[in-house]
Amino acid sequence: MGLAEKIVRGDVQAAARLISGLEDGSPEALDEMDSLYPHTGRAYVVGVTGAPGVGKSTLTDNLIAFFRKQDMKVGVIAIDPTSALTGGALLGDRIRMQRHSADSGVFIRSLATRGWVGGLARAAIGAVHVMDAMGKDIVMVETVGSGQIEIDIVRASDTALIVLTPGAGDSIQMMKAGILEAVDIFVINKADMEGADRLKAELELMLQENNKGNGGWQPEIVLTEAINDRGTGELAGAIVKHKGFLVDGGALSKRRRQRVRLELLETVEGYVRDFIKKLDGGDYLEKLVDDILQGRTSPRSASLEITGSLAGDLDKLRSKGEDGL
Ligand SMILES: Nc1nc2c(ncn2[C@@H]2O[C@H](COP(=O)(O)OP(=O)(O)OP(=O)(O)O)[C@@H](O)[C@H]2O)c(=O)[nH]1
Ligand SMILES: [Mg+2]
Repeated sequence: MGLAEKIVRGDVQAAARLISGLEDGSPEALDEMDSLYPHTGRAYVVGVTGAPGVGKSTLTDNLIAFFRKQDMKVGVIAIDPTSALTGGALLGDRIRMQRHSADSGVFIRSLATRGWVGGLARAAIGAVHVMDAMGKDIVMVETVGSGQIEIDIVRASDTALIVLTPGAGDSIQMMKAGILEAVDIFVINKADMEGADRLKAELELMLQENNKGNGGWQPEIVLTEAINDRGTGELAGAIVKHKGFLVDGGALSKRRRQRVRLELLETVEGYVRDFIKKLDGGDYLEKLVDDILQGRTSPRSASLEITGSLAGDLDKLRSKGEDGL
């Protein structure tokens, strides 16, 4: 039995193995994903982003407990783009959600970058598919807020949450580009600390000014105290309300289309990136550089030749030749 088939039957070890393969970008894992794909498309994906330490994992842990009480099966993917450097945060995530580790209705997996940030969104979306195919009803993806990966995860979610904390007024200003339009629910966590109401007022003002429509959805603002499990029901309610909005208005299928589009582009980008890596430092590239230096060709002509050979490489990949990328 292949990994994909085992995963569809709910095999946790097979799922963990496939996700590891995705992290490594292994060709076998990608083949298994082809078989898994027809079994995906049912899970509801919730993205949880925010700056380091705002309480994402504590909140996610509360939401797991909440959804479990409603008999939903829950998957969690914790991503840390900086883990290759710090090594620490993922451990913290797992400890934070440890109380669910014996529950077979919960599957928690951390994803590390292993040095290649670009492919992380691809691996994360792959991991979502794995959990989806296992039969998880809801999959939460936690990312530390930074740059492209956060934007990708927000865009790939059905419902996107961003977690802020009091005293984070300045970060609202920085958040605007890309993220803001895509966030469905703003969570003000650590509401036990001073300034939560002020942050809420600032957010409301900003949402009025930047009302880009978001498909007609008025983003919700929810106050929580994750360490005291306060506001969890309200937050879960906001997620359910947003889901209802997407389903009723037909926007859910648009979001899913967007997710497939992102995945497709990420995959193409991955091929091109691998190809460039293979070229760099190789004889073929050096020969073209010589040709340019000696006036035999131009950078434009040489790059057309290179892209032509990329097409050849992709052909090999299509027929799963030994030399495929
Ligand atoms: N005062 C207060 N502290 C909280 C609250 N929620 C979480 N914390 C604390 O904030 C710290 C970080 O919590 P995490 O849940 O690990 O935050 P995170 O956003 O997942 O952190 P990273 O994954 O490292 O980015 C922990 O010490 C929590 O106990 C809250 O509502 N109030
Ligand atoms: Mg965390």
